[in-house]
Amino acid sequence: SNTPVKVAVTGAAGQIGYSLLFRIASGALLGPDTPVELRLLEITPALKALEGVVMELDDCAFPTLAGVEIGDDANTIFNGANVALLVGARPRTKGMERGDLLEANGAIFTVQGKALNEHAADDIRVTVTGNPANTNALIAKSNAPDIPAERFSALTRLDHNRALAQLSRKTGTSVNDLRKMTIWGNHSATQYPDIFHAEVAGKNAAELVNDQAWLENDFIPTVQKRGAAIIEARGSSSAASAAAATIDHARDWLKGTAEGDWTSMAVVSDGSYGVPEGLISSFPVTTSNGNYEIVQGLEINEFSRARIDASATELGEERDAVQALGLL
Ligand code: NAX
Repeated sequence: SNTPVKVAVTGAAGQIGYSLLFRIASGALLGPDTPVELRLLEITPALKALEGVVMELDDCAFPTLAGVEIGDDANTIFNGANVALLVGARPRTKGMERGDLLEANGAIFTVQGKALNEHAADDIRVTVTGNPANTNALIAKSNAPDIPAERFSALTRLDHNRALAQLSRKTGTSVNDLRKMTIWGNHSATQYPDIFHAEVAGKNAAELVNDQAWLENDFIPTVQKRGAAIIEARGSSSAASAAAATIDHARDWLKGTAEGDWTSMAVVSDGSYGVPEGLISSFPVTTSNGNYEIVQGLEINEFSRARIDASATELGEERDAVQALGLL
């Protein structure tokens, strides 16, 4: 149809926004035939910078970009939104305690959850990229009681893509040969990238690699700490790759995963794989038509069990902390 899809992006004047907006506007999210209206939320002091970004969007003359609205009021910007990409968050600054970080982000995601609840379109799908992403998504979801819980997700696709890149390098194959990678748990250093169900050109990845030392001492920590390695090298955190992953996540959610493959999304747990119900945790999921299903029936070995449990424990602690702050 010719009705533009309304895509809301928060933190639009930030680093990730600077990659993300241009890709959405050029059709990377919804395809070349679907017009998109961008609805961009920023804090008041960043609106001038955002106006500059909008000038650049204008100057791209993207055929798929039907309009842009900017502002600092979530109620206005989320009005009629079909897709919300919640990228803006309060970064941890020097001297900030963990509780301060959760509280600052709680203030953002309670307000945005309520605004989505009141003003978004009925088909709204929400993806949280801003950190702590899983718990921010939990706060937004809890403040939007009229939106089905399965419409909220947090981004672990960047971790998933990082894991694909590492496995492809190790096996000397193309990422196109890889299937069924899984990220479990929190988007944090406790996340567990699992290759026991992954496939390399149809063969089981763990059996093919057959290198426990690499798995434990190289692959898993490399994926877990990749964000810090990017900061160390680049002087700022991953932005273009985070934008690409946000697009991959939202696009696959809407358009579906390929037959014989799955992806990783942090979604509300239904208790699958022993992850406590209600936590927003990363799982292997298949998607179609804007819905996801957690892949069932995977055998979890002892090695994986311990790591999935550790990340779920961390998520439970984050939930308890924001609950104690009255944010849920
Ligand atoms: P930047 O600091 O460059 O941009 C964030 C933007 O959000 C700023 O322009 C800020 O003004 C805006 N903002 C703050 N509060 C807001 C509010 N209440 N409403 C609207 N906008 C608001 O950060 P950037 O590098 O773009 O990263 C954004 C977030 O993504 C951070 O929380 C970051 O930690 C997180 N990341 C998440 C990743 C993931 O895989 N889930 C990976 C990349 C990234 O680290």
